Amino acid sequence: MEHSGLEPTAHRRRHSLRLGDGRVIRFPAVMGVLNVTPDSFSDGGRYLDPHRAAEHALEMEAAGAAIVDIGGESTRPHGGREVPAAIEIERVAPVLRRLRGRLRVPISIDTRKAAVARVALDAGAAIVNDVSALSADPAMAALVAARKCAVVLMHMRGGPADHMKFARYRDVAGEVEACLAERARCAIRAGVARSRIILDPGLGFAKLPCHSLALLGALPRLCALGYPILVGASRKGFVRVTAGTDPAALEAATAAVSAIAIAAGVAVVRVHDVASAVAAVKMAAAIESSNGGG
Ligand code: PMM
Repeated sequence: MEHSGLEPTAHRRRHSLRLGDGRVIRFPAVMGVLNVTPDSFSDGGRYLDPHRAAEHALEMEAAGAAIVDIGGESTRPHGGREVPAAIEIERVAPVLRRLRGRLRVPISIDTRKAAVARVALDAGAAIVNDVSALSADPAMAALVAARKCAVVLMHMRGGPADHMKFARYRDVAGEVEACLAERARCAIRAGVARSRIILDPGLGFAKLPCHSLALLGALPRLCALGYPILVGASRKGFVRVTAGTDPAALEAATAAVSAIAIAAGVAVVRVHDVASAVAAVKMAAAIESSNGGG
């Protein structure tokens, strides 16, 4: 069957995701990014101080983030450096400690390593955001299954340092869709509950700007896989080459992508600037629930 990519919400988005601890994430939702790294693309070095990082997490919650995503390893498209688990833990653990009992919204830990995920889950994280879709660390799938946490399975090829070498596709939407479906099946076989899986096309990861744009056009098709879809477009290279690098233009363009993604059926947008994304998501959701004015 042909998918135009322009059709309106092709299927109904699931309303929510229930976490193991009983908390519920209502969709559509905004995930705020907190990179505790010296070298992330847009916010590297800003939140290395744990106190400052924790304050920023609380600010994002106040601005309407439904999830705060904390990461200690940069996965920037060009020259992201792989860091040992001990360094990632050293970066994220003090922030998690400071947020315990203060941040009400769920925390996701952005890591490919089971050792880091284990420490974060022990410290109260409820979601594992794995940009390798459980393929980088053989211990990750069993950990996610045993802890009954939610998991984000993102599409990428290669690792943080070399993924751009693999940005070649004949049918990017079809290949990403097939890979995500396979990674979800693999997670389920490992014991992860289907209801706790979120899929992500991995914009900018092993993707040229044309690939990321094509995936955004194909979102209804990805949503039709039947899992909540997460999209991370915030300040990425394809937004910069399309809308320019001026910070205001970048934020406006990111908000536009958030609105378009939600209108296409996406459940979660992952962004640095939570306030503008919350406004964009509210608009898209209001239009959706107006039912076309009928
Ligand atoms: N992008 C980055 C890091 N982690 N996780 C998911 N699930 N999806 C993404 O698109 C994603 C991610 C890189 O962006 P950043 O360095 O600005 O955080």
